Amino acid sequence: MYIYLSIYLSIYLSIYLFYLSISTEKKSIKETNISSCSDNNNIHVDENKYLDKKTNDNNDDDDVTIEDEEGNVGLNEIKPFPRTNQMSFIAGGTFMMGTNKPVFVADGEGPERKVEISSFYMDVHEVSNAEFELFVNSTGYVTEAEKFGNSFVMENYLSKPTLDNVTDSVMAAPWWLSVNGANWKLPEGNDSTIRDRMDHPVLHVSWNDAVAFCKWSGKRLPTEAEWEYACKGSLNQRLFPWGNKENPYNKHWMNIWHGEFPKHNTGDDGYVGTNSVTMFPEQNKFKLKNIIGNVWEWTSDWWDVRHSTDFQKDPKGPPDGSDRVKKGGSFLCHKSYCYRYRCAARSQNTPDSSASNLGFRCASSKPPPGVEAIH
Ligand SMILES: *[C@@H]1O[C@H](CO)[C@@H](O)[C@H](O)[C@H]1NC(C)=O
Ligand SMILES: *[C@@H]1O[C@H](CO)[C@@H](O)[C@H](O)[C@H]1NC(C)=O
Ligand SMILES: *[C@@H]1O[C@H](CO)[C@@H](O)[C@H](O)[C@H]1NC(C)=O
Ligand SMILES: *[C@@H]1O[C@H](CO)[C@@H](O)[C@H](O)[C@H]1NC(C)=O
Ligand SMILES: [Ca+2]
Ligand SMILES: [Ca+2]
Repeated sequence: MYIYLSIYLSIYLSIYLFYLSISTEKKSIKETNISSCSDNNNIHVDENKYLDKKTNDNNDDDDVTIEDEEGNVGLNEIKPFPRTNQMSFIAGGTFMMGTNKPVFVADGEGPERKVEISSFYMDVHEVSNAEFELFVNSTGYVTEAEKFGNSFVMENYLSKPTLDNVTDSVMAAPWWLSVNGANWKLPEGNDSTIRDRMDHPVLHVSWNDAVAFCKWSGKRLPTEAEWEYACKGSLNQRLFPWGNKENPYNKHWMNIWHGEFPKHNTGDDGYVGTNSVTMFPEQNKFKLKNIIGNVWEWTSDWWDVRHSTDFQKDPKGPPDGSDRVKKGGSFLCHKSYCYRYRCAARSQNTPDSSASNLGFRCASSKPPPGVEAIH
């Protein structure tokens, strides 16, 4: 009897594990404490301001080829295009990377280590749908979520027909659903659109997609160290880019989840979903917007949770790995569950993963043609 039972159980278990390995093979979303969404109820979109910027930054006097950091010519020979993002000059210096007061020890938030960063440039804003569309229109680029035919969205943001079509979810975070047809153009599945939020961050871009976009625009992804240096400004041991208080001057400085996670999002900061990349105040002296909150941002580093405390200059992360580092938390992060909207916090996904709360911004060692840097 016991023998039968244990044989039965082990067969059952192997079938189950086989099923699991199949269902996670195509795409794995390893970071389970994230939250996602999309917002159709945004009242704060300042589209005109954004479009003005696009016109002002337009610069097409002559044809040039754009080179990336290594001097490689980008995808084909591209013409200068209307830049909708600006870059901020990040004056180099030395800072303490990581924290000695980690909230998530398992994430490798600590220990603090001394790191020197050379001066570089960082996008002021997260990359928007409008910019990503320029890239797609001029290159015909197809994102990984489009190739896979699905991407991850948090259930609260899906319509009934889309929900009825869902077959897969993330086991450890069952509110994360694999949605057929979800991609950057259809962020909540085939009955959604980005047309009402072209100035919001592009979603459902994998690490590989982000690298392709940055390369095309004559930039690159920031390293984790650069990203964290830019986030911290000169405030080393603080939680947020501006200090330790979440709402100084009784103002909201970022878009996160307010209310009870994952049941109810009150939208106290004005947004239940994403916000325009231009909204919310500049978060620190580098004039960066939404560096924490709104969407998670890919960095170029491989993921590891062990760090050397030796002094390092311009570290580029581990030589290899299976996941890439993302930083900054998102509009789906709540203190009770994903208190990762802090400069030292970090998380990871496989380079082909995509989700409705994950985007990016680019960096470069010198500003590419057509970009006027803010000092
Ligand atoms: C991209 O191409 C489509 C189809 O031609 C067009 O409707 C859209 O305005 C273009 N987007 C940008 C940002 O130029
Ligand atoms: C349901 O999923 C299939 C692919 O499996 C897709 O073709 C179809 O558009 C989806 N329907 C909805 C309503 O999302
Ligand atoms: C979404 O997919 C379903 C098929 O599953 C189809 O009936 C419906 O027309 C599609 N909606 C759009 C807007 O394409
Ligand atoms: C998710 O958050 C919970 C509660 O904060 C924590 O106990 C758990 O370790 C986290 N899981 C991961 C994968 O970070
Ligand atoms: Ca919010
Ligand atoms: Ca962000």
